[in-house]
Amino acid sequence: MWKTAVFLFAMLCVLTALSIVLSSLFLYPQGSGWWQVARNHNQTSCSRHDLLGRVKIPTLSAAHSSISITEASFGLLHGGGFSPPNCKSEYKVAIIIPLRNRESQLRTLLSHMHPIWKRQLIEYRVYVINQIDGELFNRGKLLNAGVSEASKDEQYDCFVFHDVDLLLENDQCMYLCDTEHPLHLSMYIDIFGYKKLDYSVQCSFNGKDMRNNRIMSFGGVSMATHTQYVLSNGYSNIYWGWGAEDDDFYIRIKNANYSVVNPYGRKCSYSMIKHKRDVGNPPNPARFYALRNAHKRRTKDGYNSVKYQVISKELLLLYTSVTVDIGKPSNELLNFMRNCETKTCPVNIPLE
Ligand code: UDH
Ligand code: MN
Repeated sequence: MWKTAVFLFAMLCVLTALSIVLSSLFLYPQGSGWWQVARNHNQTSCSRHDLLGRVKIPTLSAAHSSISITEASFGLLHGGGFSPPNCKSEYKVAIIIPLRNRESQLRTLLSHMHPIWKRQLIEYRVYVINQIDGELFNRGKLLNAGVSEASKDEQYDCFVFHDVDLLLENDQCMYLCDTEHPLHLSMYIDIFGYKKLDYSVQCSFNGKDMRNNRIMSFGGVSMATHTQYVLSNGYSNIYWGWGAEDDDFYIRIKNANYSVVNPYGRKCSYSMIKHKRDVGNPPNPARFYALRNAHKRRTKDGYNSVKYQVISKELLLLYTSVTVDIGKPSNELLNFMRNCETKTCPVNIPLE
């Protein structure tokens, strides 16, 4: 009699364990349930055997096909996030894309890049920060707002600042930060003949000596850890219109005692989706003058002072979409910009 009781009890235990395992597999197919936690307990770091090297750049119609979109969205969490199922990524990465009226390019970018990011086995989520219509575009301020909004969701330790029109040509170029220095991935772009871009400008790299310093192009796709971003104080908020917000960030990084590096060299190259300059984003005539006192503005104008209003936040299939009102330049700043156009640029730029 007692043998039957023990047998029944043992069977009950086995069935319960089996049903828990099976139900968790069905309830959490992407591995976010307790089963995943148990599996991840002893996670190894990610070894990336599936990278291909050079990848094909899609045509517009191929990138927009339903097959491409389905492949891009496969395995993603709602809101455009991914966590590698069998290993632990070195960083939690937020990929931030500043945007206005370039939705078609966004679809091309994400259908090309999601499969690459997934193969790179990084833990990431894509945030698209949309500027509402009506005022001059301000890339730097949008990126500050993006870091701030992403940080409300998760403690990201690595931020990627990504133009919407740059398609990576080699998937071995990893979207992972470096704790030593911020990284610039898009040094080599097809439309610039894959040549490095730099120029000399009057500015200070050490908070003291003003001189002609060589600034390497730092736009396109760049990366910083949370610490590097906070210590540099992110982007300046005063660059309305096209140009130099990335150069200002470069100067800030230098003043925070970092350099900018590209560990991949020429292997890391990009194709830019063809586009014209946008209405609403004319070249900023004050940009070179503003760089002269970038080092003085660093501590008061930047990530620590960015003001904006969130209009909406939506979790979509391929990304989290945040629409923001970042305001407009003050009349004082607009006057400053106009004066610079006529070559009588005042020395001290207003901070709004
Ligand atoms: N952006 C938008 N909407 C705009 C302006 C800019 O989404 O109205 C974003 C977008 O992510 C873009 C990034 O800001 O990739 C940078 O802007 P950009 O692509 O205009 O900058 P780029 O340095 O411009 O590529 C080069 C000048 C283009 C003139 C080409 C003439 N042949
Ligand atoms: Mn561009």
